Amino acid sequence: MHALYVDNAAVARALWDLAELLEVSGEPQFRVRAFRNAARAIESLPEPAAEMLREGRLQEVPGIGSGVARRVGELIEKGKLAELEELQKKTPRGELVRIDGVGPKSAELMWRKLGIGTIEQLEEAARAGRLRELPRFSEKREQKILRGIEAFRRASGRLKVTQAWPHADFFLERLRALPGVVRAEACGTLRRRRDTVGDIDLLVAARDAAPVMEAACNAPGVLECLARGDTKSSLKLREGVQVDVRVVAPESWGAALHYFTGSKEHNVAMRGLAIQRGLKINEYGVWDAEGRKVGGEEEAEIFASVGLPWIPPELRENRGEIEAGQTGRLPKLVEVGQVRGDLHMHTVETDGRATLEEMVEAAQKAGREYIAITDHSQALAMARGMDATRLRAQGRQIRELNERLGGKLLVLRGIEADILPDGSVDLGNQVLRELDWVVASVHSQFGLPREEQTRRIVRALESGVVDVLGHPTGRKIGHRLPYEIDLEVILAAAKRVGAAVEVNAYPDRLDLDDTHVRMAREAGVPLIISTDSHATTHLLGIHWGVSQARRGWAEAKDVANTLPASAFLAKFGHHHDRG
Ligand code: DGT
Ligand code: CA
Ligand code: ZN
Repeated sequence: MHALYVDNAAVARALWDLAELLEVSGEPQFRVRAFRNAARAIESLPEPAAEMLREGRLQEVPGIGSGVARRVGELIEKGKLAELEELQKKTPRGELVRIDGVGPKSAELMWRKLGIGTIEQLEEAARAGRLRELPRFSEKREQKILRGIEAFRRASGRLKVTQAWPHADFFLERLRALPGVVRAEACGTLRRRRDTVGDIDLLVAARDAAPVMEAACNAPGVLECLARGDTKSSLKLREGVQVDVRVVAPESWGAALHYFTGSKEHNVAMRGLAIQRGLKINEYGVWDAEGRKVGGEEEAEIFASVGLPWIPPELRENRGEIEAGQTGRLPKLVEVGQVRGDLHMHTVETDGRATLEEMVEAAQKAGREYIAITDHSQALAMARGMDATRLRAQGRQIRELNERLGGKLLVLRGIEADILPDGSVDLGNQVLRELDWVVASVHSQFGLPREEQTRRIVRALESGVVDVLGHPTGRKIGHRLPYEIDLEVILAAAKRVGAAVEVNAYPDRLDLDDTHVRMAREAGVPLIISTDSHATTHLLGIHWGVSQARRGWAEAKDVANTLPASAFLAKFGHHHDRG
């Protein structure tokens, strides 16, 4: 067959576009990431991808699997990708589907009937009450869309930390491999593990900055070099993310790492302490009154100069960490290696993508000692929620599986039961008591007034069958605002009934967030960090939740799933009649 000549840049461009469209159509991050990694790999190939494909060598390139190779083949033979064209047709107004309440079909409809093509136009139409002219659009849905737009705006210009990490990792790996580079780390909000980041700050220790600047500006995936200086460059990546790369001399590494990790508020407080002691802290080091350098190579030296122990980056928000350091009361933050259980996950029985057996195998590989299978309950029809019959059948499967596992991994029979609008828990107490573990979550009526929403959740907790409140505020980062609730009242109720609150580690949620974690901890309500996995790969994402818990000052003793299985079951067993 006659093959078209398609250069690497064009192949990469198609893969970048594919990733972008898959992302806006809600495809899971790992798939999106796979295409982005492949695009980068193709951009950095030293020879034509077409040739490598013909000679069967393309798949030997790290980051290029059979799926990518097949698409490259299609591009070379046909000069286009059917899948990409299909997506382009289906998501003509790509940005609209980023808004909660707007799917590809409704975006299409809004375009055809009302000429709405941008988020501004969508907002205008919703405010003017014009959306309700469309079939199946109500005033309520207009309100929902307006809230979705607000959520989008609040996060806009910011990236989810989970989306930023792969980009940072990619650069760090490349920079660390350069000759002369001593160390390289991500700083800023990325190192502090905030849930969203404004940009990617990278710091490199090297004597000679020129090769680092050169490598950074020419890295695959760089759309534009916004500024290129002797020791600092700013790059814009294809996805619109900005990366700042700074180079410092190795003897200033610690001072620069501290400075660029921030937060700004923490830095200001630290410099204030230094001044009290007649010292000066800047990004090059710590200096005494005579202008002599008294430290700067290691970050710990910066803290030591003002009489503080090293403070973990997650705490550096000037929210009391400096006082805690001074009085020896810094928390011993929970670590990912201490998490033994994962208590929220789905299977093909409802909206997960892996079977029970596959999830169990992956959980063992992820190092968990116990897990709960928590598929949806019947009220969530969209996700094929289970009725009591299906739930009991799944329970029997889990029993058999536990026998086969012989204690290597303990699998709890659980559910993610819907909290119905009136505050009752889907399927009812009797059925739920038969289980080992009940997550209860809100998946509907997000727009209830604050008092009503709070009452609804408190009522659910007071049913006495709930072990943990799932994703307690319901937010989806950049997509859906938290629903209106009085978390203090909810935490008090959880405390009364002996229920826990979840730190949902799913990258779009991270719910509870850092400040809420701190509230829960102060209220004495146990935390459960779970992945809410819908695929085996999600089980590896527990650390995203751990990071938020750490930002909320949580220690292992605050996180119930750091307990061994027996102690864990003893703590929550009172909700269930097992037998
Ligand atoms: P972001 O990028 O919005 O997610 O937030 P950050 O915290 O990463 O802030 P960014 O990227 O503007 O700056 C990185 C760090 O550099 C910041 O956390 C602290 C330090 N920094 C930046 N500007 C200033 C400043 O004007 N004063 C002080 N003390 N530190 C600064
Ligand atoms: Ca930053
Ligand atoms: Zn849920």
